[in-house]
Amino acid sequence: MRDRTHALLVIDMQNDFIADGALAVPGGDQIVDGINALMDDFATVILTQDWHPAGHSSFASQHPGKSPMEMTEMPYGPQVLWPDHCVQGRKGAEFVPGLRTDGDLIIRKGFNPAIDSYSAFFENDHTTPTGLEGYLRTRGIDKLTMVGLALDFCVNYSAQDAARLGFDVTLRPDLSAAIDLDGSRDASMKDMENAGVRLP
Ligand code: VGL
Ligand code: ZN
Repeated sequence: MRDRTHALLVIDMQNDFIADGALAVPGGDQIVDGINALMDDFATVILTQDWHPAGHSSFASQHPGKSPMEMTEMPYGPQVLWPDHCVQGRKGAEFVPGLRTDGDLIIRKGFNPAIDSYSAFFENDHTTPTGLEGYLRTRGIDKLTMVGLALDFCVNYSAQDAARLGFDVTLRPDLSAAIDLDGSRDASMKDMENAGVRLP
């Protein structure tokens, strides 16, 4: 019997994060088959989609004189400036070829033009909720396994938020991959461990 209180969260498995995508994560295309297989083990499967309007404030293209991967200050804190990626309705925002999308819920994030949203639970102001917490609680789900992209950004923020909200969280590093900006992979693994995320 699959555990009805334990959900699989598949983060941002989208074209722009793999292969020749705008913000390709090394190794991102090698985890698709493993994620598909893992879906069979879960009663509930939730997928997330990074879903930005054109001209989103997290894009370096909107900040004159700035290049992708540089930092800026936003009203809610420091923000990495990214190449244009995962624009709503475009090819780069679609799920990667071959990924099973027969899950129960698809949650989109990053659609507020002024605020980025790494976490599946809160926007980067750390207060505006996406609604995922309510979905999980009302369905009696208190355990989460997380996979997908990118380990050091959206997976990391989602896992830490979930742990702080009281969920029992496991991240599968073998079914995730990192952007690794200035050592962000190691830093995020430490931060997740400190937040109580299980890292098998
Ligand atoms: C992500 C950077 C910008 C991610 C999304 O899915 O990890 N990273 N937008
Ligand atoms: Zn994004």
